[in-house]
Amino acid sequence: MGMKERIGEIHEAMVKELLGATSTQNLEDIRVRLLGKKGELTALLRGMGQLSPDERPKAGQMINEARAKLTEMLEKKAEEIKAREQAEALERETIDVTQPAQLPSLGGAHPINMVMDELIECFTGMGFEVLEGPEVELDHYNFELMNIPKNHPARDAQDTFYVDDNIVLRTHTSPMQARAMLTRKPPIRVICPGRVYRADEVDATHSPVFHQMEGLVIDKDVNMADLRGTLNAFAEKLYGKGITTRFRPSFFPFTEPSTEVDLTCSSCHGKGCRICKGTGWIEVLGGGMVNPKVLEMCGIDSSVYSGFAFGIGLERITMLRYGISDMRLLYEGDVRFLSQFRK
Ligand code: 2NL
Repeated sequence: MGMKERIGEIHEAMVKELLGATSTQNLEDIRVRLLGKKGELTALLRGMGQLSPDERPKAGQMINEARAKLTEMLEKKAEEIKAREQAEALERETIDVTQPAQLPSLGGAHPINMVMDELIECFTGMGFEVLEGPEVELDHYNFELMNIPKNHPARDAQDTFYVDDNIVLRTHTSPMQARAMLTRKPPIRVICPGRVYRADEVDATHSPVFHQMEGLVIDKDVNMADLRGTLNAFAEKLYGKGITTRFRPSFFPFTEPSTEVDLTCSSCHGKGCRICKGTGWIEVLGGGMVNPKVLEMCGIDSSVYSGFAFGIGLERITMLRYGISDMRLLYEGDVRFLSQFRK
């Protein structure tokens, strides 16, 4: 076969291959293979030494012409492919700005925190200040200053989580109120919300971790009627007009006298229903006049000052508020439960 035919054959094969290129990358691979150092045309050019001197110029010219034509075709093909790829990208990446946005799913406040925030709002509105503190406490603050001496049953390891002999998980938020009395001068008006711990088994109404909010007022001439007025205001604010309190005698080591406090059942407004077991009242908190022993241990002169204190368990009022029948639902973190409380 003559040189001319060889070149023509190679050229034709290369044109075929070139026209079959499918992408910019594919075309580049083809270019390297056909026109690069290892390509057939390059080999032909290198092999020209074997031709007779009078054949060489003609052959060189033909090879170079073939190369030039191929290069030109390649460029055209490259542009064609690029245009097609751009059109495809535009098609693929087009965003329909008229589509409704996909909103991220938002979380919401936990029902316990919703109730806690309501209580905080109510009491700060009456001039109380919010105090928060550690959940791991010294025995001294949690028990001793609250008139719960050594050997008191509440201190039993059956009831309280001990970290060591002197350190416990707080069983109430009173330790922060003790600190308020130890570090401030009356008048003192504080509320202390937060997690507290008791060594209880988990069931529908008990949990080893639960939430409490305690309140404390210390001033001259503070009496039980002030406690009643404060709690009546709280009852109406949170549950509406007509909701009031009923005080029943009780006992706590840190208050004297002490009281259990019931609120008018907000489901039946006192008429008696399933929720209040026909009594018209719901027990929601405890309180009393701060025991003078507690005042003295916390550096308050009990001959000049008196005070009232109260403690509200948040789980119970949250469950009543939202009709939750099992306390465990509050801690399991199941979104099917929690998402029902989003505002
Ligand atoms: C309840 C009862 C109560 C207190 C908490 C208190 C705090 C200080 C001094 C005196 Cl610093 N008392 N707190 C008083 C009476 C009752 O809680 O049943 N809570 C769920």
